[in-house]
Amino acid sequence: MKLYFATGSCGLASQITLREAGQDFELIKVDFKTKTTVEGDYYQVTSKGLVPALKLDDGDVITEGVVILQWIADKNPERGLLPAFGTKDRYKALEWLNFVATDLHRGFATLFSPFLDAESKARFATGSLGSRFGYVNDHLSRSDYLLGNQFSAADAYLYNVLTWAGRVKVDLSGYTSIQAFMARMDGRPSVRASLEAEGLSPS
Ligand SMILES: N[C@@H](CCC(=O)N[C@@H](CS)C(=O)NCC(=O)O)C(=O)O
Repeated sequence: MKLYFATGSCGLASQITLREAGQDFELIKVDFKTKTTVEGDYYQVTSKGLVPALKLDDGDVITEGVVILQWIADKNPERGLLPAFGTKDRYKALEWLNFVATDLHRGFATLFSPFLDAESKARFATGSLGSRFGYVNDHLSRSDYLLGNQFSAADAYLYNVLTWAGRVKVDLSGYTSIQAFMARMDGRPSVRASLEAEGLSPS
């Protein structure tokens, strides 16, 4: 199995979750500028040209971070990385995965955009993202992780996107429960190993 990633991108959550699952995998780095890897043209792996992509041993390729996370969790049910398919708890988990993808991930993507000026980004960060951080912070004040006191794949994704805050000058220091969550995640061996593999430091 191969995980295609780019340093510090949204593939980090997939890598953390693969490690939490105890799954063997090979990391293949994608150069965003040239859309190539050591294997050659990345568009041959996925015509989207985006990371993450997970190439299974049978050659099939899965894309979309939240789908990859669910695939890993469902293939390794004994690890409890997501509630079982079809249960009400699973929908709670999907709610979080979707929130992180469409509210936070896309929100941060706006702040990375080369098409917007700094002033618009600053207004967006406080006006739109601020309330979302408040919502997450409030939720994490009641439990260690998004789904309660046990780690799930949704936490890997939340951690992944929140590591971008410093890069786009978003100050999360006032959100104490988010800070505690990030520190908790930084302490997990899966997170430490994933950061090291990408050449990154803890948040
Ligand atoms: N909907 C996709 C979005 C993936 C995505 O936006 N990946 C970014 C990195 S976080 C990427 O590959 N960017 C490279 C580019 O735009 O050229 C997912 O959630 O997996």
